[in-house]
Amino acid sequence: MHPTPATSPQQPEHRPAPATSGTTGTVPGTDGDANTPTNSAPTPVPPAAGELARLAAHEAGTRLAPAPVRLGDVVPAPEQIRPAPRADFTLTADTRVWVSPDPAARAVAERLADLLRPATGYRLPIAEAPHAGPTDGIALVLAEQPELGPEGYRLDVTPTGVRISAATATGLHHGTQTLRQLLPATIESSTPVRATWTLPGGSILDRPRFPYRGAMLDVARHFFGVDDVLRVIDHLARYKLNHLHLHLTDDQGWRIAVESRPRLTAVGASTAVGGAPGGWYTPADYQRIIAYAAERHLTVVPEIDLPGHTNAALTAHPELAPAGPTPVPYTGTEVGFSYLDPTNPQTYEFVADVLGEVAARTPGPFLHIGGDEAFKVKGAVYTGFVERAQRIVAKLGKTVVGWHQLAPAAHIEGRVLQWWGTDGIDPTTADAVRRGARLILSPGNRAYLDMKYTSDTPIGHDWAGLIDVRRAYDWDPATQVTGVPAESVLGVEAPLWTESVTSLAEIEFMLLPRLPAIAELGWSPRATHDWAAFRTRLAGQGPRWTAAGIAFHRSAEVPWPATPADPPTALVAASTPRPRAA
Ligand code: TNX
Repeated sequence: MHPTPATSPQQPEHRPAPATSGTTGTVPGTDGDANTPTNSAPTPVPPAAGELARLAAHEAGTRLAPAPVRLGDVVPAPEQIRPAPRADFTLTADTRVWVSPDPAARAVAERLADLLRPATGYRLPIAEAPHAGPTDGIALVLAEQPELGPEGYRLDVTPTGVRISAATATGLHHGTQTLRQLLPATIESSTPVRATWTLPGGSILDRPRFPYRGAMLDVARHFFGVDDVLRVIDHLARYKLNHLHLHLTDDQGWRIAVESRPRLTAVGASTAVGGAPGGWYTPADYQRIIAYAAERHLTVVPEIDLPGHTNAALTAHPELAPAGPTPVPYTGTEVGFSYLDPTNPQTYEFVADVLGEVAARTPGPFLHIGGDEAFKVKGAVYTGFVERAQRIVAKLGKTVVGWHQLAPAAHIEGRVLQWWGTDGIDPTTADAVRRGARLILSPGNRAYLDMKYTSDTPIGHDWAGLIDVRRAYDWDPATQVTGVPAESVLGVEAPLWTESVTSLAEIEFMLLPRLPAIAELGWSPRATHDWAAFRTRLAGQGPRWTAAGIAFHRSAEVPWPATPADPPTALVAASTPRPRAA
């Protein structure tokens, strides 16, 4: 990647006070209890004596009797859980990992061992499973199981071992994410911890409700380097998401190298919101992101936003701009002012060049062409542009995805619309679905991770309202848009726009704990939907994030346990450890 120097020092008007702890991994207001005023005051006010006493008692209690993990303490909720109380299994220094003789399954085993070794300090050697099937230790077994589908798995904990079986390596991978959550929270520690590594006995049978479960990261408003993106992928994989949508281009910056159009990055990548440093991904960077995602069974969905949100592209290619003043770099946060001239034939050569290269470097089936907020390209001119772009994508052998503004354009085979509305009565989108489109649900007032949690959240927007955890959780993707049947819903996605998000710690603060809520809507059967049960299960994730050094929003809606590894944020020195690679 190529970070480039800041070119403009001005701050956008709505930008909150800058984070005071950019290099320490903490976020202002991570103690964001709705009852606690959060601000960027440099010296936190210590909690009152009564509060300290309560926390100390809680901590002592937790230390004496850490709550054992139960088989049902998994996010997203599994489809079926059958506890067997006397069948717990405990990992020991001698535990082995057995795996079916298949390279993809073996890679899942390696990754699992990598996850479990740091905290346990165990060797966890990996060995090929004997034909009859192993009887002890951890076993990852590939076996035909049509009922589990392409992503499901079965997990059995017996006194002699834990066995995950699935028809695919992807199913095994999801099973390992469950296994991880069945161990004590300190399994997330990057250094050895003294603990009894017991898994609760019983069986889980699990598979996803929707095939598409994603999150989006906007790397255009603020640029995030490859390592930050990899960390985000880790968080997605933890909650069984399977798509990472990268919003790669916008008015403030162009973030992906296109070899046939070198000016896009040479000229268009140097800026970001508020004059923050720009940057872009080289082909090798993009390849690293894709490979890391693929190892975690995630597909990357690249977005080139067209025909609007293109100011950065127009600074590089002013010949594609409509008549008027020459485009200049933009570091503000307004939307809807820029567009490629749809009447210029060169525009379509540009679109074909860019989409062609991005498609060639993307193994996944989807290519996202944006299409939102092109306010100045109206009616038939807009649909004409979209239809040409859709045909270019189809010729490249990819499936087109676009924001739901694409709806009025003609249908093309496989077309997917990403719905970000806030009012489920949307006849134009419902009509596009009748004509064959499938929907990804990202309702702005439920799934937008750039919305503030509460009015005092120090970063984020509120145009779609405040979204704390319950609001993010309490809706149903299958019934969100009137006239759209459940069969047309491909899945859900949680987008994180980054106008006000400037660091990995801030990304994590906005993602957690809402990302698991959206992940659960995408994965878990509707029958498991229950806020009271969810908030309790979610609470168990807090100590895991803390053990892994991950910043998160301590929503007042969730009964977070206090643990020795999880002291009240106000009392922590600004030195939260950075998470380790998963
Ligand atoms: C709307 S949602 C946008 C983005 C902004 C976002 C801020 C969509 C397709 N467009 O350009 O970043 O709101 O919440």
